[in-house]
Amino acid sequence: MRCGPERVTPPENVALYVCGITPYDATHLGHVATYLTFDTLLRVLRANGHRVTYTQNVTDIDDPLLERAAKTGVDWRDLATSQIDLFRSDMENLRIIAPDHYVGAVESVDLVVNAVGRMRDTYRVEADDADGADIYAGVQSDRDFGEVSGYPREQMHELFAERGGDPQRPGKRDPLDPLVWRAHREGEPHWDGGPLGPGRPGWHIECAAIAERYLGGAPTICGGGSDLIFPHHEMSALHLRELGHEGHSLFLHAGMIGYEGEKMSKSLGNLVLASKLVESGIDPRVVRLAMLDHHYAEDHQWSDADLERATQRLRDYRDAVRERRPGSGITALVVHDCLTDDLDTPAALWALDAWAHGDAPHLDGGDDLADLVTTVDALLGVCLIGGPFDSTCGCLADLES
Ligand code: 5CA
Ligand code: ZN
Repeated sequence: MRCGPERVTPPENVALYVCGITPYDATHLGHVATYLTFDTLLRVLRANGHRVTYTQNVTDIDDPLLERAAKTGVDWRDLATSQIDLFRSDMENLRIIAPDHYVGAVESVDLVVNAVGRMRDTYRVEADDADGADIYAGVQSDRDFGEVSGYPREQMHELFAERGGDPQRPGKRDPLDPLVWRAHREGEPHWDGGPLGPGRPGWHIECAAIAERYLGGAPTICGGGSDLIFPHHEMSALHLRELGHEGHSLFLHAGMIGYEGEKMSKSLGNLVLASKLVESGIDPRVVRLAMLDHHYAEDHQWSDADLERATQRLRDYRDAVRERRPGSGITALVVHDCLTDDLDTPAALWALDAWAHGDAPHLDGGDDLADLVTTVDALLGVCLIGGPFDSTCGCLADLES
């Protein structure tokens, strides 16, 4: 298996960490694209003999969740619980394999308190409106800071301000220093932070502390959408080094899905929800095929044409199975090889198109239709002989008759 633009080959044992949702408005097609990317990665790694331990967090306490809860008059815990439930049922409908460890920030507060206490370079900034001081981590003492994004300082400043950072906060040593513990403010949820004082976790330390506890340090592969490159992944990598984990992760980022000309996002409100598509009768396999038609690292705009094309594809593939189209043996190999090369899903689908249209080469004695059906089921998560919600192709026996 080769991953990323540099085609890195992962080791036999892979600790995979994927940044999970902030549960206030789940699950739009941008989320689907990101989690489908790492679902495909997991499937392909396992098919190539890697042993993968997969951890995903859920940011069930953070500013955007609290803001949405306040705006809608819903308790923040109820909002988080309902959106997590919706996300999990969406993932199940889409046959996205669940992580081995699915861990919330709230249940990890003790891990965060412990981690902040062990970090080499932290300092306090007094806040007039708080019950104690906020705690920041220093970026300047870390010589590898910047290696995840490779962004110039100016771009870092811009993105930091846009994505939850506070470059203007007086009293910070460096404008880019990230908050690791926010002191308690009136009306905000808080936990007893022991030596840190009452408060709640910062965002980036959450993922570092969860990765440390559930994966034993820096993940082998760390993933999310490309909007997490900076500051989130830059800062969580910094925190892990601060905690003594010198290993470097391979960062893989999924491209951004846009809709009607803008990034699909909860804050812009231009969302296409996975649950709405499925409720309207669209087969989840069609949603998968529509996403898989684009390479994971590329940004793309979602459109109804994607759905139409994918609907036709699913129909063609199922007809081809029914008609026992020749060339399935070699097509199974090609699909496997395309995916092994940095998850080239568009190329895998072209190979399937060629087979479905009767254009696949075929080897003498190499035509095993069950092999292709199993490969598509296992690696692309699309069952070509069952119903839309079948969790595995349980009806391979049908092909034997
Ligand atoms: N809880 C944090 C990560 S620790 C968070 O970013 N949550 S989120 O709900 O905003 O996003 C969840 C995941 O979906 C992230 O990996 C994010 O990069 C990805 N994502 C969000 N919007 C899009 C989009 N439009 N296209 C592709 N991926 C997206
Ligand atoms: Zn994260």
